[in-house]
Amino acid sequence: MCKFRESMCLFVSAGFSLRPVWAAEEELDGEVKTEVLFKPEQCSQRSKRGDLINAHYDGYLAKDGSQFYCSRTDRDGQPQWFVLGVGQVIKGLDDGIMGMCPGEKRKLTIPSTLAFGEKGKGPVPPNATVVFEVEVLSVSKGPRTMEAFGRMDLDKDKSLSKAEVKEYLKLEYEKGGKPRDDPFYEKLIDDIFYKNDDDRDGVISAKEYNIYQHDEL
Ligand SMILES: [Ca+2]
Ligand SMILES: [Ca+2]
Repeated sequence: MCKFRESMCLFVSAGFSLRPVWAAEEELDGEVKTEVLFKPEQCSQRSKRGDLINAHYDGYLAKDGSQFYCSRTDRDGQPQWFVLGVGQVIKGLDDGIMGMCPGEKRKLTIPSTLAFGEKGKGPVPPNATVVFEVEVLSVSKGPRTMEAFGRMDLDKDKSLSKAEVKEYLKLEYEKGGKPRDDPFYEKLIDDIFYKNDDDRDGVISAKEYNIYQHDEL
């Protein structure tokens, strides 16, 4: 279930220090350092700001390689689902995941200023440089455009039902060559409605959907 768990997480827990290959904070100069670990031969679509991303990312502390987050085991191993470049993830991930193809893997070394800052968060101490191993599973055209909204709104009643969102997701995943089973879609849809259906009436209105309109998406 967790590919990295076998290779990477156990690797780390075996006490092997990755420190020498990971950049120190001062070497980063306030920017994300990107290493491409795997790039598929075919790249159907490169991620850009406003795209809907489905990805796994595992987080490590740069100072000792200890792991503080594994998206393959946390939250039942569900890949994370977010809109790129609008602050739904830390700035370093928003920056470092730009221009990725579905299937691509990257290692991102992120200075604390673009991660958890002076305060840190949970297991991440203050001023910590962090490293994320990212695997992008799918890139779809951002949901936050009126064009996408129109395509999703099959009955043209200016609101999105769960069935309409599900149709859209199915098409997107099938296009990406990775169709999923129903429970997978149900979980994604629950998450989408939890985050977007502000008035909890069971449909996403154009207004609720277009929350990022001011971001020129
Ligand atoms: Ca509708
Ligand atoms: Ca609503």
